Amino acid sequence: MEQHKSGFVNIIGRPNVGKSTLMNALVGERMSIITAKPQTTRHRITGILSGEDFQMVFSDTPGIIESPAYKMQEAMNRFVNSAFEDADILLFVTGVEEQYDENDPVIAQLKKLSMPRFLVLNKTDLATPERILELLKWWSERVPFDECIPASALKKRNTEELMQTLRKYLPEGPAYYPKDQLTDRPERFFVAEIIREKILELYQQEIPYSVEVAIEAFVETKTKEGKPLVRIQAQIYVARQSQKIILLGRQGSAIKRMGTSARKSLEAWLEKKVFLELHVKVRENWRDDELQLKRFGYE
Ligand SMILES: Nc1nc2c(ncn2[C@@H]2O[C@H](COP(=O)(O)OP(=O)(O)OP(=O)(O)O)[C@@H](O)[C@H]2O)c(=O)[nH]1
Ligand SMILES: [Mg+2]
Repeated sequence: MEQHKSGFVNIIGRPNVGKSTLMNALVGERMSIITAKPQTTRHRITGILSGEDFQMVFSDTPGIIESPAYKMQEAMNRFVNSAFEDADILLFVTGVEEQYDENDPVIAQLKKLSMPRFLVLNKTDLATPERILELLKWWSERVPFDECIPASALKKRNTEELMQTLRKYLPEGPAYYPKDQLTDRPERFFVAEIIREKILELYQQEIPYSVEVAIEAFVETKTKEGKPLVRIQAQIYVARQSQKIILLGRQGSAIKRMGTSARKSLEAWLEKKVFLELHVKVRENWRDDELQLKRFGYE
């Protein structure tokens, strides 16, 4: 019989290159939130794919931030650095529109690694074949990647081939998680993320980057008609009073719109009716407050 294979596949790259889209495509589930704005992902998020004779534990990570402006962003970079270290296979993702400098520190960092490393050149649906070849050449001359794979995570172009190649490189090992487990994060984490996704989508400028969402209550009950209902109470933290005013909008119109959109998304994700209650609180400069960051899970 074939040996069981397993391993940790960590996905790394700059913000907005499609790391979360790629993980979701590979795992085949809606795990990480995805938006058009950079710095959407703030934590390491595990997505587990199991088969009869293998298990891949993917880590989606925040985009690498060159000059962190807040302690929160420093913590995000620490999550990325941990992912450089504990991978069995590393997927370095770049987009076709991205330009790297010869001296970018990530190049030296990638060279130093000893585990198998893949280049995933993403968003190939947006480039000409010439541009794709040019970028593959540029990277293969600078980093000794084990594999260079052009793909489109959005269009699922070449993602199945990427999966087959990953399986070839996967070392022998046991299943690390029960085979039916999809992630190591609790349901509440994803509930908070879905609300944050709507804030990222509906608000502009600094608002998406100033909020944190904490789930205060998650209670499964029944409607009057006996249908399953989840009552969710979420606290949205902002860093300044002026942000609270923007978040609420005139007579609460903005937060109402966001709440409706979040509730619909949550209902689709949980496959249950949802009653969503949102509160906004100011936590002055929480992004630079060690204690707050610890409470919000940036450790
Ligand atoms: N055209 C195109 N767009 C893509 C592709 N993959 C992702 N995108 C889009 O790129 C944007 C960013 O995608 P994400 O998956 O959130 O990127 P990320 O690297 O996880 O971003 P951060 O979490 O901010 O670091 C979204 O608007 C995606 O729809 C692709 O293959 N082609
Ligand atoms: Mg992401």
